[in-house]
Amino acid sequence: MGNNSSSTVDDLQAVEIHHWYKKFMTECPSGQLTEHEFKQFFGLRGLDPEANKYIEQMFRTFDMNKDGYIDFMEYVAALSLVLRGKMEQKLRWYFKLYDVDGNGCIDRHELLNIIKAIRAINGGDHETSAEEFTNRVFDRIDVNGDGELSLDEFVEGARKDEEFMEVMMKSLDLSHIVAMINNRRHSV
Ligand SMILES: [Ca+2]
Ligand SMILES: [Ca+2]
Ligand SMILES: [Ca+2]
Repeated sequence: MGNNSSSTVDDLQAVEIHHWYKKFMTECPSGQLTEHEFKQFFGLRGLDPEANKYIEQMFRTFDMNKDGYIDFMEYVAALSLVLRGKMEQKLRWYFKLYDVDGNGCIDRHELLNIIKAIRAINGGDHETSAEEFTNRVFDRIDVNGDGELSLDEFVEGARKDEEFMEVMMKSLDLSHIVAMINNRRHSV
């Protein structure tokens, strides 16, 4: 329809889409993924409550029409963004993901929960506590000091602040999840 500049789905090759489609329909014959299936799909079970909340929020962000299911187009759009999206698109998407109460701003508490969840999911040792890290980043990128991050502050902050950007990229680095899906494809 000549609107390919606005559609992330077009960024994926047909053959790849076919692969994801097969994968999706195998795991989810109804074509509609529930939150429970979503966790199973990505092999996410037995997570601690913070990580769990993060995954639930991710589910809601994927579910663009908010009907409580992820359908194939939503799934492909999300994958395409994660795999191919431009930095700015990704950051906008992260912003939506992090703004848990959906008020259009990210407050300190929302950021802290995310940092905790990311650490819980990715593991590893950290020199600073999640609280210290959150405060440090927050103070740097909350440019007007109103205690909330606007979309602009968030996008600009991630661009200018290497430490924050690194966490952002890790936070939705679904590459290990994508690798997991690919591995399972061979074992099925
Ligand atoms: Ca949906
Ligand atoms: Ca918020
Ligand atoms: Ca602000």
